[in-house]
Amino acid sequence: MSEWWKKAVVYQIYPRSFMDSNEDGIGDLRGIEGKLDYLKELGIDVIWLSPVYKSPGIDNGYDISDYRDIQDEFGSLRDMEQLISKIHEKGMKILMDLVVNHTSDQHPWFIESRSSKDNPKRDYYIWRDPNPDGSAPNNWESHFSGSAWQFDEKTGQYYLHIFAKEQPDLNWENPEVRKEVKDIARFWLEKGVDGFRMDVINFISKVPGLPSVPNAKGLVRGNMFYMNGPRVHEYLHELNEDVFSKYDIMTVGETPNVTPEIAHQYVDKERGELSMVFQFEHINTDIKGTRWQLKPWTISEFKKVISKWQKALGDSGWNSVYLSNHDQPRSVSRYGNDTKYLQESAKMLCTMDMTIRGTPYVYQGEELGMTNVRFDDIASYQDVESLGMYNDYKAKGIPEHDIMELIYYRGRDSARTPMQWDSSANAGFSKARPWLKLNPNYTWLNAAEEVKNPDSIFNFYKKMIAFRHEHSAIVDGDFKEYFEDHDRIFAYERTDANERLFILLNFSASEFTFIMPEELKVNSMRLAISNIGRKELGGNIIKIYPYESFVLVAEK
Ligand code: ISL
Ligand code: CA
Repeated sequence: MSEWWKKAVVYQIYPRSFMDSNEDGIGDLRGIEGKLDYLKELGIDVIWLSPVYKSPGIDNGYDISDYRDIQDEFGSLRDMEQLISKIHEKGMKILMDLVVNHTSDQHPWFIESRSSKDNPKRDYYIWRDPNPDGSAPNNWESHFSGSAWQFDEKTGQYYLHIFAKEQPDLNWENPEVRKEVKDIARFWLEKGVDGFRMDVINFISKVPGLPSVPNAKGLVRGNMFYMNGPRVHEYLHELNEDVFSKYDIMTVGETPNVTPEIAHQYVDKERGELSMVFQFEHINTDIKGTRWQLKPWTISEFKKVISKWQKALGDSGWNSVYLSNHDQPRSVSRYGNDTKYLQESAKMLCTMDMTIRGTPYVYQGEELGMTNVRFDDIASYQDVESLGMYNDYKAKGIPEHDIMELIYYRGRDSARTPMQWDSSANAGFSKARPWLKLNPNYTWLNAAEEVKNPDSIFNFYKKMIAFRHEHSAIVDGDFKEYFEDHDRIFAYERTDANERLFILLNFSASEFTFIMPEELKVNSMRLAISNIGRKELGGNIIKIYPYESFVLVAEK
């Protein structure tokens, strides 16, 4: 199979917030169809859709009740087939989001499973007796707060849910469950989709006996007992053997808590599992354990993690490259500067994403420099994770102000405010009131403005994507880091048989003089990209501007 995905740039769409075509305030498939030319103009190769299957919407589609049909709000199966063929007609590809660690509690399998202890589907999920005192089988905490176990009156047992109680975990030890998953994957591949993003796929194998986390006070996450569990590679290899390997597709696994060593086990070609994974180390550089336990972010730690992964994967295995998605705060607000240096810092981050080794993912609105939002009160927030934390922390007596600050900094709704298409009412996203409030900055930060302004963040993304497509060293070249100890600059070289690229990124708002060592031979290189309109380097002693980035090229 060709490894076309190594050269591809992927764009993630969060369908609820992308474009509403029928005036109900919710984005939909026809809305997406109407914007394909926008994505084509940007230079995108692959579109990944967050889940659009039938779902009660407790976790915005990550709780699926029918894997073979489309949520009414998004359209019909017919609309989906049409979208797939329109995407292909325009020379792009499409990934679906396969959420199979858990289903919705409204999935017919779960409805049957909970109906009686001897129902044939009982063993599709993870049921356990209560402890003798009636308490939950172990001390695991759900990622969305509270116990990871829900007691079910009818049959007197608990079921496991690592996420919301409406998202019961599937029992992958059951071969019938694995067969169902393969059938679902085949169903979509036969409809022409070009691969899958696989939700928390490293959670599917639990340690037998489901032990409590030792020495813990109260509830804690049982990560060590289900992340990268004992049979996960067996299951993925089986899926690959029986299904994925029969199609020319790409697969990207969402895998929190992986090191490069673990990642190799998922993505090295000879393992026959996945094309690549989303690792979390670089985006967890501002937290201590869970999402809500913050620690100061430093450029030094961040670039150390990026370069560690750059060096570890590439010759064997493959990286995915991303700074934002629907679960993360907006990248420019987090790693750049979303006020004075919005333009410069968004373009600097883009320069990095498009020049390091791996497949880059652009999250909707990132190409415009969309920023985090601060709504005044909790009633304006929708995300099950933020609301779970809010209630939990309230009950613990944590002040309202502190909780809201956490949500502003780290909550998922900042990434989910509707796409800012233009400056008209509701940002051109919908004629009706959107399901989640807009970021008020849409009046000046929007696609219409940026598409026509040659110096916009959008047009910089377009230029960088084209640049990436034209330079083989970005895909295949080595990665070599320079000035590792510098606390503001991240600099590296990408080299293959044809060319040598030198990239410098200033991750800070400071301005300083920098001396380029002679051996870098920068004066013999051509300045190909600058995020501040620089025309030349002008020697070895350079004044570096806030959030400046540039790319130098030398042909061999
Ligand atoms: O819990 C986390 C951080 O607090 C993450 O590691 C989390 O496990 C990860 O972000 C899982 O995300 C995915 O699965 C969830 C869904 O809500 C997310 O939107 C999805 O990306 C459950 O399906
Ligand atoms: Ca709609």
